[in-house]
Amino acid sequence: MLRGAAMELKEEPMLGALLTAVLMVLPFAGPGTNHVVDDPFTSARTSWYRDAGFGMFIHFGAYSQLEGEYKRSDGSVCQDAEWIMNKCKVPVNEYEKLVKSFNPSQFDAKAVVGTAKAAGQKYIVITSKHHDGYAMWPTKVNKWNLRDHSSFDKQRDILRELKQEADRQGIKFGLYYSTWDWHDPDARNAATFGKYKARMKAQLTELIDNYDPAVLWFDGDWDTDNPPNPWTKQDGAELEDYLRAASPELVINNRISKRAPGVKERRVVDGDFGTPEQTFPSAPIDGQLWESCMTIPKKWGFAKWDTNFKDSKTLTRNLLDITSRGGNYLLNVGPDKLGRIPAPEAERLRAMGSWLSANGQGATVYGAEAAGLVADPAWGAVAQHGNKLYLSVYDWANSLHLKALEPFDVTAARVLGSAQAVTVSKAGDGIDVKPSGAKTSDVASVIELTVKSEVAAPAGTGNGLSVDYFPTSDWTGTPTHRVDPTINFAWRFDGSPAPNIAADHFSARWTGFVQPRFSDTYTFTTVSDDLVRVWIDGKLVVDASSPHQVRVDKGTIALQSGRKYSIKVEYAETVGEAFMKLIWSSPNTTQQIVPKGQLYSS
Ligand code: H79
Repeated sequence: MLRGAAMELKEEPMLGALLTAVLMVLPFAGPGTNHVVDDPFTSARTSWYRDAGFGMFIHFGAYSQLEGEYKRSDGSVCQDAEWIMNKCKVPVNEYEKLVKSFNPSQFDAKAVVGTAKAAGQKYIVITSKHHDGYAMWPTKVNKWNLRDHSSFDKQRDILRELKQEADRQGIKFGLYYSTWDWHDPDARNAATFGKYKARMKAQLTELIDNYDPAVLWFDGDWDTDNPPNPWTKQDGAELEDYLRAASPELVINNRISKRAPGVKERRVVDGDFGTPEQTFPSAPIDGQLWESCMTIPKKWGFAKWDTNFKDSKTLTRNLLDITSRGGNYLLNVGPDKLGRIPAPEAERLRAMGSWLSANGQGATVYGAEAAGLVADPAWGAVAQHGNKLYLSVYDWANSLHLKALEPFDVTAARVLGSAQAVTVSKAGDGIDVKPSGAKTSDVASVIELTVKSEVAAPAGTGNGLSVDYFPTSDWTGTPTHRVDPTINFAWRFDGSPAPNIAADHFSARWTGFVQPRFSDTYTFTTVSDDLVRVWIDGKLVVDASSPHQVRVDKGTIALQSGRKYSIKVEYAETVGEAFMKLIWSSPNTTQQIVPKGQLYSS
């Protein structure tokens, strides 16, 4: 939709020049460009990330030196943590003066990575630059960094130390980077924002070249005046293309984009994964991978007064709730000014790790997916891994009911770490699971069910759907015909289906057959901007026919394994950004772009 784009045009007088610059820099841009690189739900690129389940976030920066308190000249004390410069209105020169003595001499990469490993975490994401603009590596872009503005050993580079240690101990290494910047004067000034963007790009290039991160975790995507944030969705889209070209394996979060004024929700079309913060959803998320980031006490950065630590039982159950809904848990630690992870945080991480390594209970997290076969129970959480269901029981009882979303047989049942017998019987809308002995843990006891669900029909041999692309937004005019392997498009601002189709005012009609591999109730999910309608077997399954910006819609239909059903998808783009994805899922099928082999053009 144009509304947002038109407003941004007015706000951004340099947009024309910028777009020209983008077109010159990028190898592919403009009509004919699809900015999607793969399907993050299934690609080899994201495989490690989807399997990981649990990661360590590290908030460590110049603010750590203040330990959560700023003493004003009048003697009063203002408290905050990583936001202290902003919230306590610390003058820049004052903040700079305080940071001069920053000397994290006790930062021990081996200990940090060791703590993550002991916790059962599979990746680390550390703040390379938070909102205060201070770089935690020896950047050549400016002097506002840990080598050039500190009392730290000039020979040391903590990002290099951490990256090397992560490689050594076999854990993935990622970097947080705030696009919003309180320190660089050009970052708040629309007229000179281009200069800031060039510096930011140079810093990100340093980060990729020096530390080869597996994840880039952006932050600061909100619209605010304190200080102003001229970053735009176009900037985010351009940066995403640039980074993917520089490092094709990168996993990137959605905050690389920009939220419009007053918009709370983030979109599922930016980056690879969504980022609920200090919360997690009550059900799986449609349309994008996701990761909840949360703290152990209240704040992200170290604050000496911030001592109300969540207990390890709560944290472990959060992890199980999150992975049972298909998400990852990125749990934060805030090292102190010397670089040490606070003991209460390390202790809780160790407790989580002991639970995960006991009795093979890590199977509830690593490689686990949302359980499609059963509904989320009130007594705990259920994750699925191949033909195994893992029931994490919080409220142990001698009978635990599970609602079945699809018929399945249970061929074996056991309690991990216990020899007790478990009986399973059909009951009501599902099954009753009856352990015969005591719980194995106060945190969660795990019952493993081996299930026999329907055998999948052989993989299809399709080549995709026939499509007519029209140079109008109402399916009129002379179409361009071809076969698309999948419907997975981010045309964004500048792209379009073909070089001869302009970026605005086009439409598409895909036709052919779709072949399910299971006799299941399938959910078809669309991610669209603008409008879309999907018919399966003549039934209108998705009807999002009123114009809209990025939206997720879904509808269900029962299908028979191996049969081919007619499919028709109509999509239209008026003006502004354009996106269109067709996703399916079923009790036996995890959420994914409908794959090429199951689509037939005739
Ligand atoms: O790095 C951690 C936090 O410091 C950062 N994200 C995590 C990972 C974060 N900062 N703020 N928030 C999260 C919450 C957002 C606050 C905001 Fe606002 C409210 C942004 C816009 C409205 C107040 C007004 C603060 C800025 C403008």
